[in-house]
Amino acid sequence: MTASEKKLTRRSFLTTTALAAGALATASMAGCSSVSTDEKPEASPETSAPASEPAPVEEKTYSNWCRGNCGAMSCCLDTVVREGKIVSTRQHPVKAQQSIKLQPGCVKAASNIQRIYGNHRLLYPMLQAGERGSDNWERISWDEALSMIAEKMQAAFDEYGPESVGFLSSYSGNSGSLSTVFGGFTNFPEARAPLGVGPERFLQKTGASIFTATGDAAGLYMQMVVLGVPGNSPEDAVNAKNIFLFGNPCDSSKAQWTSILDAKERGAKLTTIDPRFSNTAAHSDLWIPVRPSTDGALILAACNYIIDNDLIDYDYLRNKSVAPLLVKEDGSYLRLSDLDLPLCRKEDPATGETVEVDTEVVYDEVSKTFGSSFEIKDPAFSGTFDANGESVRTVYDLAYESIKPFTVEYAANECGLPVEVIESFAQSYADGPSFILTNWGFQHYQNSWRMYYGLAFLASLTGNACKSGANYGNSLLSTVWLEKPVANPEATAFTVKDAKVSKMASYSRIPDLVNTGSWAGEDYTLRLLWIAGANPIECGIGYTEQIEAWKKIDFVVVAAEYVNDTVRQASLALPVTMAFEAEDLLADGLNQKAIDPVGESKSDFEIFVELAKAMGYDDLYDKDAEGYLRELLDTEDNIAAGLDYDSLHEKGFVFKDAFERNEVVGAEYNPTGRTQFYLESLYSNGNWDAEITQQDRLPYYEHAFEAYPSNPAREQYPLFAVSYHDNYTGHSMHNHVPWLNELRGLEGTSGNGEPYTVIHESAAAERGIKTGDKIRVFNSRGSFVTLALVSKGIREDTITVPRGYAGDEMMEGHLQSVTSIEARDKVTNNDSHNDWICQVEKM
Ligand SMILES: Nc1nc2c(c(=O)[nH]1)N[C@H]1C(S)=C(S)[C@@H](COP(=O)(O)OP(=O)(O)OC[C@H]3O[C@@H](n4cnc5c(=O)[nH]c(N)nc54)[C@H](O)[C@@H]3O)O[C@H]1N2
Ligand SMILES: Nc1nc2c(c(=O)[nH]1)N[C@H]1C(S)=C(S)[C@@H](COP(=O)(O)OP(=O)(O)OC[C@H]3O[C@@H](n4cnc5c(=O)[nH]c(N)nc54)[C@H](O)[C@@H]3O)O[C@H]1N2
Ligand SMILES: [Mo]
Repeated sequence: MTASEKKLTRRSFLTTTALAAGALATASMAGCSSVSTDEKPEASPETSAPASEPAPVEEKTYSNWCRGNCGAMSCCLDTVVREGKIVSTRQHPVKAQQSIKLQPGCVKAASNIQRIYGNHRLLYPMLQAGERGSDNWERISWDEALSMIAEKMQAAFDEYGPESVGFLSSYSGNSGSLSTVFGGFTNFPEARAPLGVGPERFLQKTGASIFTATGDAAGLYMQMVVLGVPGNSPEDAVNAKNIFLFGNPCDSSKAQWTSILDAKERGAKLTTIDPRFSNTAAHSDLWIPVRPSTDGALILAACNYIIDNDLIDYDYLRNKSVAPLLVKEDGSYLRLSDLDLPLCRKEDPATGETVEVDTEVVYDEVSKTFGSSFEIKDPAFSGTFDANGESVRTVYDLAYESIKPFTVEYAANECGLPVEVIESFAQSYADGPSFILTNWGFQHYQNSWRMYYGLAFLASLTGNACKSGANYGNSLLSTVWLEKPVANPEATAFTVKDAKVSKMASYSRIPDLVNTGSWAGEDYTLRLLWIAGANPIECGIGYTEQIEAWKKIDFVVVAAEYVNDTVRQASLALPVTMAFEAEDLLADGLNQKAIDPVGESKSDFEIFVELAKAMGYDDLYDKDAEGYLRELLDTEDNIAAGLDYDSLHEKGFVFKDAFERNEVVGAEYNPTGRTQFYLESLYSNGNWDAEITQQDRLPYYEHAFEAYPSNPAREQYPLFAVSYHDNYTGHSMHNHVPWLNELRGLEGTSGNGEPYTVIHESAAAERGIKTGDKIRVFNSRGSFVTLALVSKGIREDTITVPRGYAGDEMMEGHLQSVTSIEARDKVTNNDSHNDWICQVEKM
């Protein structure tokens, strides 16, 4: 932070932003567009408004997505433009994504002007003149940049094949149908979701590799892809009796939080399970300070308690869960054809037609016969049966056997909680409808993917699934307040003739690829890495391992909006437009172009189009951006609904006058038609060498990589550490925003807005630490320095560290430097950001 960035006070934040401006006469802000830049932070309506009547200035409001990466979707913003400059970006009243009901008041939304015009904005293509990481830049032209990349790319293709060029993206390049670079989760490259038109056509043409995001992969992959649980909408929480929050929606998901508060008003009991006393915990009836990484043990202990105390919903268990399905010795389901039974005639949900299906088999205890799981009512959920000479067992028996060791006593020890707390957690959960909202913090550990089976088993035992008020994972969000155009299903924008199929892997496997020189047993060289919409050095695990590995890659291109720790490791940085500067279609509406690109920035779409030209692929793109948007939007239905290109280009987002509160109850969309806590086949997400065992198909608890209580390394590094997503940042997207840094830093000490680490008062006393002291957090891999905040609101064995500061915003060191790339797991490749232990010392 520079001195001028720190000059602001909390009050100055309010007076300089739209938050306060709304309450002031609009005219008083006229002409003071400098208020939006951080070079002149003192500017405020009081100081900069002219004394005499201001001349009226023309003002136009545009629709934009905030794209602060605060969740699956973005908030709708009203962007106010005067004389070609943005003067305010505020959440669209009432219908902002993060708050259906709350009045707009997101400080991140209001601070966009300091991101757009801030002094970290990347304005021109920049070539790293010295070594990568040396921060020694030389400005070059787009022509020079593109021909340099084209030459390097062609050489890589010629010498090492198309897979030697790789495109890496996380969730932030979520800029729409033209530009999205994110590749989704799949181990089946043929079945991946299309990227935006720009990158998609380029990848199909070249067959270059795709490296996908790994943050939240455990939850996203296990809940959504593998188990097939969409989750209820958050509004359905009002129908719950007991709500269990494993995350911190109060800060991280205001849409969910609004519903949780509604539910509380209606009498639901809130329990927050979190090692730290979060803002969510502060609003709850009960705070369960679980030891980091051990929730899996808590969940399975609750299953054991529910079974031992017969709190089971037998109807659900038998008829709506996979409990009674029969499993053969090889782990696969017994099917009708195994027993030469007639196939089951049932409706195909997709077509409505009756089809014959070789379904799973269950056992009917009354008639003593086997039959289809879709036909037999109240089948046996426990037992071993002889199926034509083969011994088969129920899923329930396999699962119960698997979880048996994880008793309440085991969990008390592992989770650092009293037995009574675990028992009462199980009792109140069984007393449904119970709504579990996990969010994502508790799955940032190795092996956390296993918890999703545990949650499904818990829900199946008690019937807390597929009904109103019952949820067991993340809940579904949707922009119910927008009239949505339907993209033309016949559009050919996303398909190139003779498309090549890209190899895919999680990006955290890049160090393995370059260090071993092989990919799935074949020789492999990564020559050129292109990063867009991701900040893996600042957000990924294994800071040091990634930087070291990248040194072995010939050329690294980073397309980003502003300079960050990943850009610093680039050979060449390309400036990318923010949402305000380029038109694009998101699933829910058209993001308008409010201003011309800042500096020489271009959208990802444009960059790919121009790169294609430099590569000599002259006819790869047959339309410009508008042409593709028209192809997607100008269908008869969209024209009739006023949601065609011309209409949306003019109107931006089309808000509904009235909208239903969405109380969708998640259906399980897997072929068994039942809540699954067993998987016949499980594939790894982005891991080519994962060995899947029978244990991996069942609920089970396995401790984390490093952050587990019995780890002998705790003698040296006794403390666990959790980082969290606060109100003032969306990952690294809000780094170097002076207003936000000031709001989130430690106040009332010499700190003046510096990052701080929260430490329990007993752990602090042992180390002679007081609030405001400078402390070093370290382990064998790395360290960082912040101020200390001594508190009771954290477990004694845990600290909580600030998330979302760039290296140069920390007092010293880097948060990600203490993480390890080894903390990934074999099934989901989840980045396990919280899976590390440390020691703390006063400086
Ligand atoms: N220690 C710790 N680490 C964590 C977490 C934690 O809790 N603790 N949380 C993790 C989680 S949950 C996640 S999801 C990840 C997020 O990790 P990332 O998705 O990598 O993080 P972001 O900061 O959102 O990425 C921002 C980058 O995208 C660029 N960008 C934004 N929009 C565009 C665009 O349209 N085009 C292009 N080309 N670039 C664009 C920005 O310039 C910036 O470089 O971080 C993880 N890291
Ligand atoms: N303002 C804001 N909103 C965001 C984001 C943001 O960066 N800023 N990021 C978005 C993204 S990509 C994500 S993934 C979500 C994250 O949303 P959340 O999951 O709600 O957020 P986190 O802060 O990662 O984690 C939630 C809580 O989990 C706790 N926790 C850590 N370890 C454990 C554990 O082992 N067990 C339990 N029970 N709790 C644990 C942390 O202390 C934290 O309070 O937020 C989204 N929304
Ligand atoms: Mo995330």
